[in-house]
Amino acid sequence: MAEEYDYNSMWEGLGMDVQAHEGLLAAVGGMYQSMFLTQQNRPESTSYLDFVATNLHSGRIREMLDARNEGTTKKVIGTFCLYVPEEIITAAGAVEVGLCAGADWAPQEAEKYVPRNTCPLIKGFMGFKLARVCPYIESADLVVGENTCDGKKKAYEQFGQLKPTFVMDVPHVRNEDTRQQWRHEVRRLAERIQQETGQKITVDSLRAAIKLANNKRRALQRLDATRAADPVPISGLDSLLTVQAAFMDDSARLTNAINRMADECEKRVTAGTGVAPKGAKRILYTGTPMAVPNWKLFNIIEKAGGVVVGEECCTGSRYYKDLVDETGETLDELYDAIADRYLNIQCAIFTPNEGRKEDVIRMAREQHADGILDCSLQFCTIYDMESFGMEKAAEEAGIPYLHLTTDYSGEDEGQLKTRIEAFLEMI
Ligand code: BJ8
Repeated sequence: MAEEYDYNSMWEGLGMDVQAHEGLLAAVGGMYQSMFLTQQNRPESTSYLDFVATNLHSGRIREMLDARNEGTTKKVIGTFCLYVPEEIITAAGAVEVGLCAGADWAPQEAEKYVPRNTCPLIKGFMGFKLARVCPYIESADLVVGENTCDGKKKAYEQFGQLKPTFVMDVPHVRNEDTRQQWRHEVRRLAERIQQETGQKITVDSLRAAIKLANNKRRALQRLDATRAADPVPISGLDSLLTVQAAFMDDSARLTNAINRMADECEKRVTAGTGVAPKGAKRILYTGTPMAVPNWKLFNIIEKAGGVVVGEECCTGSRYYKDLVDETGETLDELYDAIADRYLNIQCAIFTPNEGRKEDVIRMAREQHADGILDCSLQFCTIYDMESFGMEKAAEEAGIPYLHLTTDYSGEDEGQLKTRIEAFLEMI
């Protein structure tokens, strides 16, 4: 990446507040340094993650803008949720970027649009937009929201005043009627995206987009499988960042990099090389998603001597565990295959949502977890509610369980540390 490139002008051109953005970059850079670069025995191939972290707001944005200027990529489409099928966006020649915010920013500004007791993820993306510090939000030509939790659903009404926003209607129960409704909704998205990009989705472009996304998922599955070993070849922090990167980096580059990480981790497993000592307490994470730079919890667990061996969440296994069937021969068959795969995501907006509990227990066993840590972001009622059933499922499976609630501030770090250390000691 050419050092001389004038990124300030690029950010200014996007309408960003360059000075405030500098403050954000400094804060995130400091966190990266103290959380990631202090880890011992990282696989060498995680240098890709350092590359991503360095280029996140600079080189990657430049690359997307250059592609748009050259006409090779027409539009940038921002999303907030795993239910929005990336295949549709890619097939219409656009780039999909994840816009969820993992840090508090301009909360006073955000509170002019959403109540104070709103979950930090929602407040974060409102704050990032209002303070003009996120180049992904500013580069997006269109934002796709979704009617999932109440907070997001209502926040998009406000967000839509600030950016062109299209909202998908996600069902909250699974039955034949809602399956048909969701299949229709996927086609409605396809219509809107084609209108935005001016590019028709064809059987070939959609199949190619499905294969591209599936290859990324296969690479992530390979990497994930290596984490069942003791010692664990790669940390939870690096694994989390790998999935977070998937929401922002170019799919083909990311897939190659993850496959290189999986190659190295497979060799490390054979050689018995770990990022944490053999016998380190193994934690399966479940709960609300963690957007960049929300690394707080994993950092506390791993600095306390534990190691995260899996994530049942949208920035974890839900992102990659299921593939889309690639065999469809018509657009309709491919759209249906996409819709059916996405409807199977086990988010707490669904009722009942037994599949999530089954996934958590299965993953805890497969990854040989010593304990389950279930964490909800503050004011996230649906994940908090599900914690009761999750605790019971863990108890029945004989797996130690801890539920925590946190936010994006550093204020509860001491308290979290105490509870996590006690949990690690107990299991
Ligand atoms: S599919 S988990 S990405 S909705 S934490 S904003 S639920 S109050 S993020 Fe999610 Fe899609 Fe579900 Fe995944 Fe609301 Fe809860 Fe906040 Fe949340």
